[in-house]
Amino acid sequence: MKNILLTSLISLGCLSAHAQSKPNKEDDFYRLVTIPIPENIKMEIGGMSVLPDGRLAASTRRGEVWMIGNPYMKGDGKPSFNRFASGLHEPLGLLYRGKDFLITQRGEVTRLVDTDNDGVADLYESFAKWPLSGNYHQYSYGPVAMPNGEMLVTLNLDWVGRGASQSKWRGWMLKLGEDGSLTPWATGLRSPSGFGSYRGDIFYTENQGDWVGSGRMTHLEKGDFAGNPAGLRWSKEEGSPVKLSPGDIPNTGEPLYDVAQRVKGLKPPTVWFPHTIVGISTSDFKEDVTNGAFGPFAGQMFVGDQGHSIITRVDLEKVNGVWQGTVFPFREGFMSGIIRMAWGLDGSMFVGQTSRGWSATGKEDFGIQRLVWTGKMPFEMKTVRSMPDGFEITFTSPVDKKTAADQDSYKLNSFTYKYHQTYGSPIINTREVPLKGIVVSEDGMKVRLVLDPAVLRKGYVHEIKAEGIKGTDGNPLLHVSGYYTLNEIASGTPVSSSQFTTTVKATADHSNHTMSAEPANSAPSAKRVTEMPASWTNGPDQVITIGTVPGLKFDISEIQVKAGSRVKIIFNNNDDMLHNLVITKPGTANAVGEAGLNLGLKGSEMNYVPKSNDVLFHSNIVEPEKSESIYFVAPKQPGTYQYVCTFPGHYSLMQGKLKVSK
Ligand SMILES: [Cu+2]
Repeated sequence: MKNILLTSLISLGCLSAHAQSKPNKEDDFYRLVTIPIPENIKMEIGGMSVLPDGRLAASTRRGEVWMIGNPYMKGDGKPSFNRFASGLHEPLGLLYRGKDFLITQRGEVTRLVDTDNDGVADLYESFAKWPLSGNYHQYSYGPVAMPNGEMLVTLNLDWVGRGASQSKWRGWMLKLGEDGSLTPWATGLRSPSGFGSYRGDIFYTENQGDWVGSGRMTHLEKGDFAGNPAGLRWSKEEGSPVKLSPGDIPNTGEPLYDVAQRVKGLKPPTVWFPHTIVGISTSDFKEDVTNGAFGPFAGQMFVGDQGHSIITRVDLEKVNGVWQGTVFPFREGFMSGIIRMAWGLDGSMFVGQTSRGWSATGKEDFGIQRLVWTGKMPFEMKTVRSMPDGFEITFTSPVDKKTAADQDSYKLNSFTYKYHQTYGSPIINTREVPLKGIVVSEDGMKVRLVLDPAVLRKGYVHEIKAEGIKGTDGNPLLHVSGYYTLNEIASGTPVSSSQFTTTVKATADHSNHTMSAEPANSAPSAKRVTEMPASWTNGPDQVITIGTVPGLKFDISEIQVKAGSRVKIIFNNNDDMLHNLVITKPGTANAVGEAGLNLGLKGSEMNYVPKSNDVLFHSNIVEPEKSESIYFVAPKQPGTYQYVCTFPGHYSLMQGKLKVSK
């Protein structure tokens, strides 16, 4: 809470210093236009394709395909809606090919043709098939076309309390031939809803889960193994290019990059999306091929996030033949969970959304929005490049050189995640990354951050915060942070100290210093008692079991206890996500949830429980299919207390009432 106060004081100071310039908002640069959808259509987007005649084709999780006319809302401003196909099984991908559409249902790719040109598909033809187990989590995605015309599909793992591959090729990416043939390409996939081309190479995005410490994007070459071993069950099958077996994968909790140094075929991620800091569930991505129609980021990548209803921006570079780069925040505030993105003919972006069963910060059940660049230049870190002795940042417009040369304008940290069977990972091995020098370019467009090369760590995310930098108009960066995943360190000429604009004054020896962590919440405390107190000789007065259900809910919305009574709560996490249970004073659940969200890098080690007098009792984060019991004496003061999950993104939905009566 102190930090929040401090930040707002600082920004107040900024305002008075530059009274005439209003702080910039994302909306000033990228505007959201919502497409009005008729009330009788459940437009839960699964797939989207932009047609050359201007229409937008959309498949829905309800099994329909809609043709949306005038999606740009020109003329009378009204889009039109025509149902093209129906009766399909959750088609999560749609590819327009001129004469036909290919869509992916749970168990097959289906070809849809409108043979008599009446605007409705009359031919539904099975194009490629695979077996199903019947598990609800067997989502199937695609096809996605590569620039060379090749097509890809991916098959989600089953969920049985952990990821499993209960039928053939689950957890794989497959190439789909023109003749409907399926050729396995790579495995280790868990929930691969976003995939396709970046500069002709194949990438896919992954969600946090078992064996996946945090969201990530991985470059998939033939025979690669991306990390979740369930799909390796099929690596001995005919046609498999993957050589690894499940037994080859150690479950040690070392960083994935380190394990990949000795397990040949295991592919470290191109970039990590630090969980809860930039999103919680990556989905679709698109390379910016608009040549500037969408703003200053041509050639970069935009990545959707289901749970946080945001789009992030990813800037990649290839160093020593390996892709890596930076994730930046880009645009928040979408209406539902983002699953699909497609470029409009005018260089705007259609964003297809749905949240049923998956939950999202955006409150609507579904929606389609168009993201349009206003033509105004946002002040952003445009690119970050690896250097032999640090990083070089290029900006979208010139910096104020005085603030850019100030060592206090920057803060760098590095950290990584555990590679293990457990669901998700805390942030581990966090270190401050000390600066040695700063070089600001003559034109103010570049800043080189010079470090002692020994502090760069391969396989780690390097957080670059440039909170103090101002543009020439006195405004700060629209987004002050970038997260660079360093797989390779670029060669080249280091900067000599004589060229420094600023030589950073050495403070204490930071170089090997692990960030001084707040006392971790993982140990039992007065607010988290996990063993029954010895003084409770007759046991608890009341035992209450609370579970979780999909869609960010506790399975009971109200519990009753007597004031001052001894209570045991058994918290069972039956869902497939991480949750906690935090009991708060009356009317404070939202504030506590928001404080949990704002813990930033410290959040995971604190179990997202903020230090606050409003927090009375709490559990730690509980993994899927795990349980934790807490013991406490109910408040003496009767009233309506609350319980809430403070895992980021959950608190606004995941709440209940704890009624304390006399
Ligand atoms: Cu939760």
